[in-house]
Amino acid sequence: MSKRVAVIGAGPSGTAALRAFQSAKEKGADIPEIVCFEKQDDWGGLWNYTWRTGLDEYGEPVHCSMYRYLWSNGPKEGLEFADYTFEEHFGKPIASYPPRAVLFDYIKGRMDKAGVRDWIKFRHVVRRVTFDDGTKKFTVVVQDLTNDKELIEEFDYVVCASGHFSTPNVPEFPGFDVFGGRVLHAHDFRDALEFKGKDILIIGTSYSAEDIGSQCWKYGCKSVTVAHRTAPMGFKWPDNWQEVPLLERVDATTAYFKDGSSKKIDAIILCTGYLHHFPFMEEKLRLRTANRLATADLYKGVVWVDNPQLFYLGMQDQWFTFNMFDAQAWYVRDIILGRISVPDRAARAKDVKERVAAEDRCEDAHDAIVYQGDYVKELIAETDYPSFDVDGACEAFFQWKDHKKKDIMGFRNNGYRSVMTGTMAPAHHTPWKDALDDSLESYLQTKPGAAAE
Ligand code: FAD
Ligand code: NA7
Repeated sequence: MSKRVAVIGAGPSGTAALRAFQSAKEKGADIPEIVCFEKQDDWGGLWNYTWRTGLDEYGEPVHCSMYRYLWSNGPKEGLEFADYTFEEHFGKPIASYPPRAVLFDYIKGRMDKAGVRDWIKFRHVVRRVTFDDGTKKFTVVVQDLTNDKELIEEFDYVVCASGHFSTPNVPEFPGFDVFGGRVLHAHDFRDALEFKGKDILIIGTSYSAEDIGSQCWKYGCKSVTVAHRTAPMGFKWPDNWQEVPLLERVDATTAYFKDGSSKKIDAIILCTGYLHHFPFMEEKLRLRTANRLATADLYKGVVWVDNPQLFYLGMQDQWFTFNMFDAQAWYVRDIILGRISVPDRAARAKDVKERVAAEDRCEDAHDAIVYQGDYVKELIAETDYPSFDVDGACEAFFQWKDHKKKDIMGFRNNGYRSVMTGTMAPAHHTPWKDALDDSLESYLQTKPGAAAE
């Protein structure tokens, strides 16, 4: 095959695309030339931690939004690769909420096994993607950061897998310019110890708010105050944690909330989410969507409605992650290999409309999990991605939600059954709130044979 495919980003989504093509090649398929451009110096995307914030050593925006001591916020049994299990990678069953370094190791293990590292140009940032309607080819302009050289290459297909939890959404509140403490976004949060002994204010009520607040609590902050725009999270929080209505203003030392209450605070952490940001895409190719399960303008959640030679992976809000990216990558691969056909524009647009309407009918998190599980099932039914018990994975998510409701600082002490191997996760040796060492070496010292809660 003389076709060329550009993959933008070597995070879990981009590497899923590489693995999908490598798997077809292994089975004898003629595959196109794949060139993956990754701006960081390693694969793994957000899981590739750096202490840096702001701009990196080349003046590029730092991609990483992860922080020290981050443990998986959902059970690993929901994200396990169907073609590479945790047991295969670690040689034994491990507990259900691995810290970042453990998941990073797992992602890297699958890719090392696939042997496709030389398909990736590291430290290459994609600057511009355009499409010529006459030649039906993309021109991709890339900066080789190490050698400070510009590359201009032509491709038949582009797979954009650059992630959407990296460019912060940063609202401003009156008084930020006179506040005496630090104001930062979750994207720049790195170490909870910075806030030890401090009174912190968090704005937002989703994963970042819950987890960064919990980290700061675990590592000894004095108090956590969380301000909500829509509704409080409503968990049974520790005594030094309160939920309040949205911030109205701050002065040098104090935050004032919409219900008239106030609190002296030392720092403000904006956990206000991220923007889908693709400045390198020319206007007619640029995805603009809210962070939701049914993204705008993507047929089957992956094919750009206006141009079926362009694909976006992993752009949904996420219950399912790694195995959903795989389902998408295998599906996109099969379109490129000509195994799956794409309908005309009207049918593609209709598909998007129906997906949006179906998501809008979801009434709660339970429905949303089922909705995304059904999407994963729909895609894997059409390819040779190893079939797995998606309903079983949904069940792990339901249990996880219950465990959080029961004990928000203890939910990570629970274990779940792998839908890939059938093995029940062992208990971790230390309750999450007492486990201050998040290293891979510490985590893997799982008590043999111990059952989780
Ligand atoms: P990313 O991981 O963001 O990877 C995108 C890649 O594209 C990066 O390597 C980046 O450097 C590269 N890139 C971007 N722009 C360019 C460019 N112009 N040129 C070249 N390369 C480029 N998921 C879970 O399953 N469990 C969790 O516990 C969990 N915790 C999370 C915690 C935080 C703080 C955040 C922000 C996310 C978390 N996630 C979690 C969700 C996370 O989005 C996925 O796990 C996963 O990392 C998404 O993979 P991705 O490849 O789509 O994007
Ligand atoms: P999310 O899940 O997109 O949530 C964003 C939160 O920020 C949400 O609670 C929003 O409140 C809140 N928000 C956004 N803008 C504002 C303003 N202007 N004022 C107040 N509150 C605001 O982002 P997260 O960072 O929590 O999670 C992203 C990923 O990181 C996730 O997948 C995890 O895996 C880790 P709303 O409910 O809309 O009122």
